[in-house]
Amino acid sequence: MAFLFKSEAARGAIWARAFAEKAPDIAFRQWPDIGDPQEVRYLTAWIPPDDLTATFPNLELIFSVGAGIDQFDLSKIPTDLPVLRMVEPGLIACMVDYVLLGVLALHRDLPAYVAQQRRGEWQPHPVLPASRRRVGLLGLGTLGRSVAERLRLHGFIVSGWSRSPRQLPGIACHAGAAELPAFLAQTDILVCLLPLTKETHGILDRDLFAKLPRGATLLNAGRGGHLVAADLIAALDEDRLGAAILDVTDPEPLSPDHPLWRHPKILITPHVASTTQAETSVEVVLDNLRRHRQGLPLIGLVDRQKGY
Ligand code: NDP
Ligand code: OXD
Repeated sequence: MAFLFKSEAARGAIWARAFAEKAPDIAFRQWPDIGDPQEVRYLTAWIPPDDLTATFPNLELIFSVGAGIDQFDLSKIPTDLPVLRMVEPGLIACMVDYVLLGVLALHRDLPAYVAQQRRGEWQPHPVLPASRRRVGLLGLGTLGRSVAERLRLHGFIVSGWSRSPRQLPGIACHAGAAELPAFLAQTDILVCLLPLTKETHGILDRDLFAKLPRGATLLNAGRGGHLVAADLIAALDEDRLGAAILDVTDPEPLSPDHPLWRHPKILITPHVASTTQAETSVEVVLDNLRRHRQGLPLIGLVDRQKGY
C-alpha cells in the first residue's frame, strides 16, 4: 500500500518523516518515483497527473495539497473517488495573519501612503477607529470563519456572506444571492475568501462594486478568477472604490505590462496569503487516512455538486 506525494520536495521530506514514524505500513513515495502504480492507494497533488485512474487503478483517496480545488478537473476524476481539500490549522493561521495585515492596511490607507511616498507627498488622511470600520467577508467557510473571529476580536464591525445560512457570535451573517446587496451596502472593506466555482467566477465585477458604499476597498485572497480586472480598474479610476489589495490574479503571474501591476491604488502580493504548512498538514492527512480505514467522516471532503 503506497501514498504518492506530488508537490514540493521540501514539504515531501517532512511528510515522509511523519509517515515513517506514524504510518510505517504505508510506503511514502515522492513524484516522479511512483514505484508500482498498482500499489498507490492515496495521492496528494496540486494538480493530479493525467490519466489518473488508468495509471493508478487502485486509488482510494485523492488529496489537494491546497485549500482550493478549482485547479482540479473534477470531470476527469471518477465520482466514487473521494476528493479532499486541505483543511489544516497552519494554513488557517497564515490566512488569518494575511487578512488582518491587509484589512489593517486598507483601514489605515496604506495603499494611498505608498503612492504618496512615490510622489514625495506628505498628506495625512483622517484616522478612524476599527470600531467604526465595517469589514465584510465573502465566504464564511474554514478560512472565512477564522478570519471573521480575528477581525472581530481586533474591534472591527464584521459581517459575512455564504451560500447557506450561518450563525456566528458577533458576526452579522448573510446568505444567498438575495442577501448579497444588503451585505454589500454595509461593507467598507470587502474581503473575498470564496472558492472559485461556476457561480463565483467573475463575482467581483462592476455590478458588485456599484452596490458597495462609495470609496469602499477590496482585498481579494480567493482566486484571480473572482475578479474582473477591467471593472476594478474602472471603479478605482472613478473613485467608486478607494483601493485594492490583490493576492491572487488571473493569470498568475500577470504579464509584465498588465495594468494591475502599476495602478497607484493597488497593492499586489504573489499568491502568498497562505500556504499549506508541512508539519500541521501531514497530521490532518494521517488523520484522514485513519478515518478512511475506520469508515469515519473525512475532513475536507469536496462536494462535487457545489464544486468546493
Ligand atoms: P470553504 O469551502 O471552507 O468555504 C467556502 C465559503 O464560500 C463557504 O462559506 C461557502 O458557503 C461560500 N460559498 C461558496 N460558494 C458560494 C456562493 N455561490 N455563494 C455564496 N457563498 C458561497 O473554503 P476555505 O475557507 O477553506 O477556502 C476558501 C478559498 O480560499 C479557497 O477555495 C481558495 O480559493 C482560497 N485560498 C486562497 C489562498 C491564498 O493563498 N490566496 C490560500 C488558501 C485558500 P457555505 O458556508 O454555505 O458552504
Ligand atoms: C490554496 C492556495 O488553495 O494556496 O491552498 O491557494
